[in-house]
Amino acid sequence: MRIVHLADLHLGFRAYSRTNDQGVNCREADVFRTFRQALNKISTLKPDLLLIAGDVFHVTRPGNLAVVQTQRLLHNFIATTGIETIVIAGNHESVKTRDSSCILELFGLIEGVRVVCQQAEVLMAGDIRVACLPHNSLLEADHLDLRPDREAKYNVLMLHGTVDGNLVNDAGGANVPADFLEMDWDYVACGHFHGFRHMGRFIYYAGAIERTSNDIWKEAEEEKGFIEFDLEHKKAIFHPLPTRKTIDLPTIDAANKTIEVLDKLIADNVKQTDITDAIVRQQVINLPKSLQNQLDYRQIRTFQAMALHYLFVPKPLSLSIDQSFPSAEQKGSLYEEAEQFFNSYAISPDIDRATFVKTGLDYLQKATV
Ligand SMILES: [Mn+2]
Repeated sequence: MRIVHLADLHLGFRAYSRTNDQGVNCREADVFRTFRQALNKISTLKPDLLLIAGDVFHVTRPGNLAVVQTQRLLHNFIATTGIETIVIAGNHESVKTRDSSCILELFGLIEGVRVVCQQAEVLMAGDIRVACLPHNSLLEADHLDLRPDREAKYNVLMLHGTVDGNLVNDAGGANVPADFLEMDWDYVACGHFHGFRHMGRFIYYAGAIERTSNDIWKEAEEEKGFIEFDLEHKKAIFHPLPTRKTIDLPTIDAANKTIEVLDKLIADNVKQTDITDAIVRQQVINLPKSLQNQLDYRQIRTFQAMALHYLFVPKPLSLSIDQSFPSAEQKGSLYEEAEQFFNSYAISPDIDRATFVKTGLDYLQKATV
């Protein structure tokens, strides 16, 4: 008996301004391409059960394109493979009010797909008993009694939350009580943390299928993919998926350097790596304000045209310990950094970017005056 464990698809995720030939945001298209590749691979693996451990969508109300495409892909996947599928809701698609439904309920209408959005539920899939803990159920975890049932051949726990407080890349996840994990499960399929991790015994995070976290640079080197687990032989195989190339270029230290040297270092970093169509960051630290304005921005724009996204991050001279209160100039740089962050932060398509950035900066101003 084999299961496949997918998590954190974040379908509908959008970032940067670039669109493809069909007018779709390139990153949204990337995430869907990877999802399709995952489903194709799973079709060839033919597991007995597919588990999707939450955050199918990036937001609670994804755009129509994302919803329709996901419905079509899941429907076709089940129709051609017949692989039973269980999905739980993650924090990204969970709704807080009782009068609005979770978008995932739509997929529960596909024959062969079962969805658990609110309360903890136990589902049987042949010989496999799956205890499901969607995000909302973990908010009231004290009342849950979910022990494995020894009558069942295999006991699997699927949850969306934080298993280890040191592994967090997304705010808003629920903590998973340690005693749930200590029970005698044959497999624990976790969602929420975006990297592939073995958390001891048979507890795993599959990780996201693409780089959709707030800080993608931490994940630049990590492979993305999903897990195939053999319940009989207790063996896990990680299947990597192709993703958009993400490159965090070596940080340049501007201290005691001339503008000519800096422009050349910035160019050299690009020469040494192929940044074509990649997501790229170049940080320059200890950069005095006076030099920042003199940098060759035409060159930087060339790189911005070459890459899918070339993020140039100039950072002013770093603070020494006795300077922990920001001066007026440093406060200026905090605004710039915040503005850059708000501009690149993934937001729901129905939110106006300019209003979002302005609101954020207004809050910052209120907090810092
Ligand atoms: Mn997630």
